[in-house]
Amino acid sequence: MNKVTIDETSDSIGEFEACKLMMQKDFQPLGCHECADNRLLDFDFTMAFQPIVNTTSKQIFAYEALVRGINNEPAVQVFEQVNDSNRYRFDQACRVKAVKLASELGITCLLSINFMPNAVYRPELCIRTTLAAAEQYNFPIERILFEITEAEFIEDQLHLAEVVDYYKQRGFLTAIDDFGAGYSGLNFLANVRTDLVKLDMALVRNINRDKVRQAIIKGVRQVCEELDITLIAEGVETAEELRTLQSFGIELFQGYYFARPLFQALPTVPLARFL
Ligand SMILES: [Ca+2]
Repeated sequence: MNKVTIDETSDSIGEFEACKLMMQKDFQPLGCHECADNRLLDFDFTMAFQPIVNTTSKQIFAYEALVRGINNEPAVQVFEQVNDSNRYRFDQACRVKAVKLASELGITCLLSINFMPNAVYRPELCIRTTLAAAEQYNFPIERILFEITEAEFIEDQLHLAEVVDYYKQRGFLTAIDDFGAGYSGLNFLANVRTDLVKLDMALVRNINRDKVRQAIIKGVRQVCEELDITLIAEGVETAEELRTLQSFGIELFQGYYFARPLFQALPTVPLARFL
């Protein structure tokens, strides 16, 4: 492993390069235990879980782990404490927390973990923490799904494509999150080939009454089918939205219609929601 040193006096280094170098430094001392007990983070957090359901098999397909404060504060209050110098440690700590809680809660379906792309510089090192957590908490890695969030611009999509390929090779599943919103669009899909794509809720909202969005989602559905990518519709809130999406051949859904996130627990889905 190359040692990295940063010349503190140099102002010629760009912020992004400095961040990458900082991350690379951070990789060296980090182990699973350090993430698990948050010694390297100056704040604590936990997770809520929300199901992704398969309405065809009438089963829960996955639980997505969502960041919360330790007193169930919303994710945004936790993210306010994340900055360039602790982003990598936070990302790693998120993975460990999610796997630990999933194991404790007895999740038997997939566990979906949000992935912060800019936190991944060297995938083989980044993944080590997740592998160690999976082993420590006895959670099979083939049941871990990484959702690539688009909360920030991803500077290097081709590098990210390599990271995604590496994760897939190691047996993890991958998904593009919030597809159709922000920076997560067709160009992203062309570069970063994941196992699944999650349709953004803005495309799903009132889909039953919106011919334009219907045409877009039908098109995306066809693209995904040709590429052998499974589509998930997120943010489903009504039976009418669900019926419309089902008529396009979509089988996987997430949203308040099925269940809201539950703090450090697994929500159940009322049987009537599957009918
Ligand atoms: Ca997500």
